[in-house]
Amino acid sequence: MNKKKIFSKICVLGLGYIGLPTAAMFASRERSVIGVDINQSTVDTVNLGQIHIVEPGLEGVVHTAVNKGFLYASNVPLAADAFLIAVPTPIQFLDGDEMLPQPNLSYIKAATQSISLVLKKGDLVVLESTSPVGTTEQVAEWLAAARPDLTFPQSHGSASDIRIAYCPERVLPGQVIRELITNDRVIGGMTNACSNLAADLYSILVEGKCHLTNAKTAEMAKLTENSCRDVQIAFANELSIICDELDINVWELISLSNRHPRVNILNPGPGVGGHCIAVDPWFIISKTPDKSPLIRAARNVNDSKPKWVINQIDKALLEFLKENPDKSMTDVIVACYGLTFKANIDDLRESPALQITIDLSYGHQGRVLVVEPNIDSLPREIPNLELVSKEKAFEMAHIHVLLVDHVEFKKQDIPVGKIVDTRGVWRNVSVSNRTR
Ligand code: SAJ
Repeated sequence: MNKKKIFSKICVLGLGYIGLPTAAMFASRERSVIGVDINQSTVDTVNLGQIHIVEPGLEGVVHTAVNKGFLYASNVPLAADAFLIAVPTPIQFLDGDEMLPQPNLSYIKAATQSISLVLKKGDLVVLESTSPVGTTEQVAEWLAAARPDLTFPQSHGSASDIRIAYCPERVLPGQVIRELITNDRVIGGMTNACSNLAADLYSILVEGKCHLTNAKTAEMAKLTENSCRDVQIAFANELSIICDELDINVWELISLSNRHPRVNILNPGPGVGGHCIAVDPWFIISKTPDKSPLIRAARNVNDSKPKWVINQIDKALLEFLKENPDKSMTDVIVACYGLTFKANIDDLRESPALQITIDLSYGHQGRVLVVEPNIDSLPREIPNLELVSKEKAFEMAHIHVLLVDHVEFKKQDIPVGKIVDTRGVWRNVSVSNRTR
């Protein structure tokens, strides 16, 4: 039987939402971890035992790991037994095709080139970044080109000097520390030897099961999980638009339909935000554009939802003016409840709620109030907005736009006035004209 490799030194590239918790958790298992980031202020912050992102429980783990000497941040990789790549893979629009965003692999390429300088025989390289199918093989090609003195799995199979695998992260923001340990992992090695070595690495940390497969299947598994969620949310969003047209309460409809033993419809909202669900389906679509009409349609449904919400707000404004002929548009106060990309977090990245509020701040002639219990100040680039308490918004606004289902908004009290409720929080209010 093969002996398990110890992995006394691990190098994690990218100290963001995934890389930093991963580095800190390996360090908490008393492995010497080098966390690498190109941003000097991130490196400095981590070396002080502090963090630059919001994630419950993370600061304590980082603080202890740095103080005990197990975690050290740097802006260049150092020699290690295993290299974990957890850098961003954003999408970008190439000239001439504004309808089909393409994955940008430049951060992965730069990370790969930086580790090629310190790579040695016996090392393991694992790609964790969400990536289009074929990226792990591409990483292997980049490494082979940079290090002709070493052998790689694409040319030497299981006998290669370097082992390479793909292992996607699947943690939910807000629960990262727990899920890094408890979630099952899919590990796709370029050979069985690569998969087995990567499984040894994750067994230091992971209490869930490690499921071994090949690299392409593992890459596609991650994209499939997030695309599945996107398609399901698109179905709920489409239903909400159909129900509005037919004067049916979509929340009641979904809760009734979900009583069927084999139906489980997700929740409509103002659109899909964050850096994952709204991005990852494009990695499938851009690779197989003619074979993915459903995934593409779902993206379009979810991407167009904020515009539909803006139209709903415009309708409510016009109705209000019709019912109050003594008032003009500049008199009408609109309150938006929630700015983050989902409930009970402080993350504004790719938030449809933020997008809708910004559009409103430019388009509406009257005052726009914002209630966001999870942030202390508004992003500087947004003009004409006032951050207020829920009570003040309830008291002052004529139109109430519920954008995020934060726990603070779920209390029994419902504002008086016209309501545009994108999350069904105040859903007991009658749908056609929600005026009380
Ligand atoms: N949303 C809805 N209706 C729903 C559920 C979500 O409108 O019923 C919206 C949310 O409000 C938010 C967006 O979708 O704007 C995404 O939120 P989410 O909770 O579905 O997902 P993320 O982006 O926080 O995390 C996802 C997770 N993937 C899956 O659940 C399949 C997580 O496990 C992944 O690790 C993460 O993406 C990632 O990093 O890829």
